[in-house]
Amino acid sequence: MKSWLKKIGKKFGKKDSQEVSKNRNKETSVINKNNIIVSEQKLNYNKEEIKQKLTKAKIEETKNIDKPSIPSEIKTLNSEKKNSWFNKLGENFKKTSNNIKVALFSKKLDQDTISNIEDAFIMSDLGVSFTELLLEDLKKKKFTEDNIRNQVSSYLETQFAYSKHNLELNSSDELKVILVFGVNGSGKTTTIAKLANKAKLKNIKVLIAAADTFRAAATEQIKAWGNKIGVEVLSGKPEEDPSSVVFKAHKKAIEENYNLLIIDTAGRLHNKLELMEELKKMLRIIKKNDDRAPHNKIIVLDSTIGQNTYNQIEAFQDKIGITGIIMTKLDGSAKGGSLIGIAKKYKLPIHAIGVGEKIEDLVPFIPKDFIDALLGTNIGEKN
Ligand SMILES: Nc1nc2c(ncn2[C@@H]2O[C@H](COP(=O)(O)OP(=O)(O)OP(=O)(O)O)[C@@H](O)[C@H]2O)c(=O)[nH]1
Ligand SMILES: [Mg+2]
Repeated sequence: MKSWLKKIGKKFGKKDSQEVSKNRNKETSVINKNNIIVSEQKLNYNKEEIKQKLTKAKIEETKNIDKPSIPSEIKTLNSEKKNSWFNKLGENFKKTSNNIKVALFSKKLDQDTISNIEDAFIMSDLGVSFTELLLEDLKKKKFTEDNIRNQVSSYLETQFAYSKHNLELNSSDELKVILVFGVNGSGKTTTIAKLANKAKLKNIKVLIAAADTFRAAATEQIKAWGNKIGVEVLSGKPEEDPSSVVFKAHKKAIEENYNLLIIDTAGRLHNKLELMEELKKMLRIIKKNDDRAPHNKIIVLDSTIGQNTYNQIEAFQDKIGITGIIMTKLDGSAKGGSLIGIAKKYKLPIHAIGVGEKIEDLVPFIPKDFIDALLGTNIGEKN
């Protein structure tokens, strides 16, 4: 069961049992009342009558336990919580996923349905070749006529089954170093603030290295986030070699027993060789302090870019190596389908998705939730 559903379940269950126990008390008092009546009029009742009255009261009590009344505000909270993540996805995403939903609504996988699914998947930026591949696979499968949607859903889910996707931010004694990179404006700095905040909330000691010394505003941006979330940021002088900032931050993190160091780097075009060299130098510098670091090399991808992400992944993979992906801006994009293509092609963990500009708008990537959203189903909604 999903953890958020568990949480709702707990609250829900708690209130329910309060209601049940209220009803139980109410009924007990009926029994007590009966008992009192019985005791008041005991001279007028025989043993059989007393037994009948008590049995009737018990039956009434059981009826009420089976149907506890649920206060209306709990019902609302329940469904609001379930939908909160889905609601952050943009209208564009929902529109596309609605098209997929309509395409999958048909009762059998005939030629029309297949061609509707094809259109919808291409619109969600699954990519033409991957859509074809996927449809070939789907056609080979034996679908029962009444549940195409569920079966397509589990088929798509298996596309992500090659790896675990969660990003461990645990507070083990060993320092974990995360290097974050990607093209300009993909959402690196914002994502780092979101990650640092999550870690901080788990009582993990976090340091951010502001290794984007290219723009003065970049340092100010990450410092402002640091202030807001209460996380320390180590920055350098304007135009200082970013590797020097990385070295200092890493040293500080080791000496002062931090659990987590997240390194923010300047945006760089994947085809600019000298900028790739700069990133490679940062890697070498990190390894001087600890040859197992960085433990994660995360590329941040802007989901609105669509197919160009493939080129970015390939270039960064080739020059730096990638251990995981975070895809941002799914709240403003219709192109969520590209994640399936990326997963299929590169088999990299997808750690999280960005669904807004606020600090809490980073959601761990859970394949089932994502596919539900892509297929136009509110999370938690029954198919
Ligand atoms: N809607 C939305 N906006 C986002 C998301 N993530 C980041 N942004 C916005 O995207 C813009 C760029 O984000 P930054 O975090 O500065 O991106 P960056 O990759 O650090 O940019 P550079 O350092 O210039 O390369 C900002 O306006 C962010 O608020 C997201 O998930 N959804
Ligand atoms: Mg930045």
